[in-house]
Amino acid sequence: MNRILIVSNRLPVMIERRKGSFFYRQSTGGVATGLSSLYKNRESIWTGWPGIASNRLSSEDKAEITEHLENELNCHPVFLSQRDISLYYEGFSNKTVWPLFHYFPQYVVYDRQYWRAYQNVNERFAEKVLDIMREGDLVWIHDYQLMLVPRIIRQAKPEASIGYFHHIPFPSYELFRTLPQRRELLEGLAGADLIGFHTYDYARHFLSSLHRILGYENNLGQFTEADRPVRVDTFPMGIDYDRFANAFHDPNVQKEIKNIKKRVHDYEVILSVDRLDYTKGVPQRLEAYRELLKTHPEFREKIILIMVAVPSRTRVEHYQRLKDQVDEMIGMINGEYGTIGWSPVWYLYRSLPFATLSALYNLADVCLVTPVRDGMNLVAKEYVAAKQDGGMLVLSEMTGASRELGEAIIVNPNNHEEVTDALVQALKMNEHEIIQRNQVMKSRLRRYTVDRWGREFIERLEDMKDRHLEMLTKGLAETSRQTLLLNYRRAAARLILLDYDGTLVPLQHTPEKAKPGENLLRLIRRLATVPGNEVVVISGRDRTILENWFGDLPVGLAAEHGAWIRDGEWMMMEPLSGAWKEEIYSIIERYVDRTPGSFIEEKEFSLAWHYRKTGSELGAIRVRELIDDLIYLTANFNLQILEGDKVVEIKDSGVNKGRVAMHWITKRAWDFILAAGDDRTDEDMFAVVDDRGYTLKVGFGETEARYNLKSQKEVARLLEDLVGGKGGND
Ligand code: GDG
Repeated sequence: MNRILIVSNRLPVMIERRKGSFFYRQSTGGVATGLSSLYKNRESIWTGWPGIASNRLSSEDKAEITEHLENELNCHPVFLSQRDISLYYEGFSNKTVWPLFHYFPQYVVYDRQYWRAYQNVNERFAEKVLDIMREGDLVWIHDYQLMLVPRIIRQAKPEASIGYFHHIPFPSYELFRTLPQRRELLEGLAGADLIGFHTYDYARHFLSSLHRILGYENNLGQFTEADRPVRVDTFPMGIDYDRFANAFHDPNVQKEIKNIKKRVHDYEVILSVDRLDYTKGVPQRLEAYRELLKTHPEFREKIILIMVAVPSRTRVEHYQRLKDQVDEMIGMINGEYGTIGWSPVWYLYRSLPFATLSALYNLADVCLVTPVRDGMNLVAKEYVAAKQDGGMLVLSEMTGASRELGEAIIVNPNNHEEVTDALVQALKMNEHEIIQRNQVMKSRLRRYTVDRWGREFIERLEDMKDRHLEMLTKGLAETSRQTLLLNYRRAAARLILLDYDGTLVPLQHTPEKAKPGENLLRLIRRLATVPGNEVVVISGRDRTILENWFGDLPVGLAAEHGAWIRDGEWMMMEPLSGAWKEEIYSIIERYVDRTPGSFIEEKEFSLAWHYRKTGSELGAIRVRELIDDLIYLTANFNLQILEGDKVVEIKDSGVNKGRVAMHWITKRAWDFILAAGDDRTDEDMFAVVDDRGYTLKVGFGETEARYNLKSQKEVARLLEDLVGGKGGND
């Protein structure tokens, strides 16, 4: 089984120094606990920061820590100095990315020093991984602190298997675009083979930014980066269900329950647990609770809110201010509504042991989870799993978890009244209904545990590895390539059919830009002048352009998918009429007006609507509308609608590249045929050539062709090998 190299900002253990000795304590965060079962069941190694500033460590200390971590715990430390922590972690990670990705643009700090430190630390993480990496390892990188690591590893090890999981939201393009380093971050992530998000919305936002900023198109979540397929998918993180569900039976938890019960008397308990972070909506929650006490006096001295706030990022200014604000609000509520013997809010500003947390989950009648933005939120899931009898969850729709926990009372955290009403509803809901709702959620959480989440991610990553290998084998492997060259050399009569755009040159925004360079023309000329060779350029372009570009070369030409051919002289394959064009033109013209970036290309016997420069979403909508509009008309005229890559072409239905290919194939008995193309219009050609020769598709989509070539460069390289020398487009 392949080893898994987990990479995250923090290791699952934290180091503390007490009286000169080091102590290793389990980290409690969601990611650390989540991955621990995967970590135990497969051979895996963890790389991360051990939670202590390295300037407080001598080189002997570091050696001692490293030895212990590596030998006892399979962990490899990346040491960070106080400066790294304040610039990379508190700086770029938590003052730039965190607020922006959680829709707090007003909190974002842009600082070049932060960015430089982020780059530097990401490089050091990647170097550490590269040091330990062996062939066959799967690398799994976690979260927003390490977005550049996938690409750095990829550059050093192009064949590596790299997964990345993003634990926080990915914001919409409108927000993400404001980041000065937006491009670098996307490029960093695109170094992975698999990029995972908690929800479909985050994945969608990521793909939209990828398209608008880097120009990458995706097909059902898959895009191609430098000839390599990359998959974007959703994996909603689960919890260790049994751990929380069984905690109730643990004697320590029972003891805690008894202890706390003594103090809460008969009050109904509303529980709130989070890191004290401005994304968690704590002030809004307190506001809603205050409103409840104000507008529903019947609840006074009947309920309490136990608020657990775990200290977090306390050196960052916004967190300090939040702490002050929360302290003040709690003081105010307790002052305003408290009585002798009853405080409406019990405030615990610290991290609690697991037994206490579980006891609270079990005791709480309502769990109030109302972040204003949260990637997933595990507390909500833990509460549902832990609660033995009725207890209602009130959950913010801004959490990833709300996608899976629809039976909870779902609220908009910014709407105080709605939250207040939800609290009333939860406190009054009958036990039977609560249990029913919880059963549904429980069974869902029991099925999709964190263990399953981890396994599914790794399986999908392995799958990507297989897919990549499959592509490489469908690619022209060295042995097949040698056989192709041998067959070419042995043959006396050779036919070479070449599509142009996307096959000999990359696709361009406008058709005029794709002019062939000197090297390419030289290469085609050389190929065409080898005795016994016949080269044909088969294109959807019109004959004027083809004549302009290739007129002087001794090659056959086919324009407009074969409406016109030059086999000696230009001629029509069959008589055609362009009488239909006027009517169809006016229809397409309406689409041009309504679709910025699109335009019509008019040829003698066909019309093409190009929308490469239009945003993909609008393009996708318009293209369906256009086709719907045209479908009836084209049937009357005996026309065919061809969907190419970001182009729709309307032409006579009898004309296609297969027919042209047939014209040349039947000219004489060839003993070597090669056909290369890249899009759907070339499939007709591939079908006709079939096993009479070699068919090659540029790119990795579904195809009739026997082999896939990664890029136009690979086509050029192959043609160079045929003629035995240099060439290619410049
Ligand atoms: C990030 C994303 C995403 C909390 N207080 C105590 C305690 N906890 C444990 C909880 C839970 C974890 O910490 C908190 O996880 P969350 O998911 O609620 O929030 P973040 O820390 O912000 O996590 C988040 C997560 O990554 C995973 O992808 O869900 O959206 O922001 O497990 O139980 N544990 C103990 N004492 C406490 O006082 N022992």
